[in-house]
Amino acid sequence: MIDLYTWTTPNGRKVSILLEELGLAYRAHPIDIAKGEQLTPDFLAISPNNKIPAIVDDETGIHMMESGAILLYLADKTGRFAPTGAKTRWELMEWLMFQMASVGPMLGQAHHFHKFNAGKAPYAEERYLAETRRLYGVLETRLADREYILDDYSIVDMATWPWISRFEWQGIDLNDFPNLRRWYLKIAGRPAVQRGYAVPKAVGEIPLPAS
Ligand SMILES: N[C@@H](CCC(=O)N[C@@H](CS)C(=O)NCC(=O)O)C(=O)O
Repeated sequence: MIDLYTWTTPNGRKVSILLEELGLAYRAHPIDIAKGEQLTPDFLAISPNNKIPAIVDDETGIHMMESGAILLYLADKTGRFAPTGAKTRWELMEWLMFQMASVGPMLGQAHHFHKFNAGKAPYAEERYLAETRRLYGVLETRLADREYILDDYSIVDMATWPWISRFEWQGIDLNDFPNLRRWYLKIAGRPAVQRGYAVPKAVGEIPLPAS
């Protein structure tokens, strides 16, 4: 059994989507970050950086923070959704690191300045909206001649998709990125993604671009 400590955010949903795709038994524990529940000593013992998501695997005794590391751990544990070939393994690392180091942090800044603090810091808003749009362009190019970010559906798609699901918060019209839009809708249609999106609680439908 896996214990998942999570909230209704892109980083949290990455892990619940993978757990649903894998069909692994898990218990979701809501950590309401708006109420500061990530700051309690009990949670700190599992997640030393005070952030969700975190897991405890009672089969191995391993506990982990950092969504990218958790996705790799669960994919390796089950042998699914992560290619292991000499070349494809590094392509996986490349695009997972791109998500963890660029897509997540930069789009997160767009949320902070543009969605939640609009007008307070115009320079920062402009900077992170421009960087967000540039990153959408990188993914658009990557998806021009492929269905998924790697050759097959993988943890890289599961890591990236929840961030793109906040396209409205990021001032993005997905119709401007047709390859990304096609990829986004295909993944949004997966039942496991729909279940994982509603963990630890349902807070509305998956956002869909205007048709
Ligand atoms: N690099 C970390 C980032 C985790 C993260 O930023 N989590 C946010 C929610 S998406 C959080 O727990 N925020 C609470 C806080 O900053 O106090 C990961 O990918 O797991």
